[in-house]
Amino acid sequence: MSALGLTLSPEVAAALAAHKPIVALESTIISHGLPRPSNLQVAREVEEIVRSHGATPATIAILDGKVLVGLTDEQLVAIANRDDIVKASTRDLAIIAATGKSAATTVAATAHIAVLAGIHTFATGGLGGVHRGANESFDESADLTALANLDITVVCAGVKSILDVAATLERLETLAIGVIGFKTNRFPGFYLTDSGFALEHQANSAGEIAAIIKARKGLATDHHALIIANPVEHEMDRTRHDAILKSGLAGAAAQGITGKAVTPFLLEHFHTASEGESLKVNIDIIKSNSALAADIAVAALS
Ligand code: PSU
Ligand code: MN
Repeated sequence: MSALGLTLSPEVAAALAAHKPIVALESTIISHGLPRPSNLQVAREVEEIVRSHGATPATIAILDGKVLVGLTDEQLVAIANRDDIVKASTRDLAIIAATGKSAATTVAATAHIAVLAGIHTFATGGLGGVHRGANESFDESADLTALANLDITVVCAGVKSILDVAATLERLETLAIGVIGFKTNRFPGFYLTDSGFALEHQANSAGEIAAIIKARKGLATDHHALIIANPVEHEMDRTRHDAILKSGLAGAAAQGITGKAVTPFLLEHFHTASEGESLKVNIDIIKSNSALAADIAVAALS
């Protein structure tokens, strides 16, 4: 337990005290992004990947009012399987905690808690961003505004292809959130290795990224997040991807899905309609991002 209202697992507390590399992991992907039972299996495997790359995993979630940084296996099981786990963004954290409820944390909320705990490297699948039609719906993920104000390096496979990628890239620029392609100068599109947009910056090793993280401190630009866009190796079939995206967007509109239900709805549609192909790609993404985040956390300390 720390004075901040956070409950640190013994493993995370020890790593923080010893200034060892730590990687924050989000929990919404476990509760709302992946179907059971693969969600639990992936959550466990991802923690092992982080450990095998020399860092300590810190999965973040709220259980029965406790804000947890680092979960026991039993707590991981609860996040994966309990039906009362809601999806919490930053604005929900205090409400869930004070009322003794349970929630998985989005990228925004996870990054917020991670930085509060003193963790500055984070792995996720795909960031939230500007939704299609946002000029009317105003649906822009709180991930963007949260990351605009946090000192954290986030490894992701770009933003989900369900979004308006061009608008999201514009917002990232406005919010001073740096974007670096890992071994690529194309912005990845989550299920796809290339979203169709070019990137200005590329890095080819964890060491290069660590040097950039250090320079951010020196220039006091480290109060905005840095995004490392890591494309998935084997992308989804593009024709199939585009067809499923079209039917998913039409389905969401027809069923009147809005607000925080939109992203889980579209991800679930992808997993069902692609008969598991998107699920496999999604799992590859989170595994590969976790390994890279651990390498960066290790390099940033050396
Ligand atoms: N990446 C995934 N699966 C997910 C998400 C990201 O591979 O489920 C989640 C993250 O928690 C992200 C959230 O913060 O989707 C974005 O939701 P929204 O668009 O409602 O802000
Ligand atoms: Mn939204």
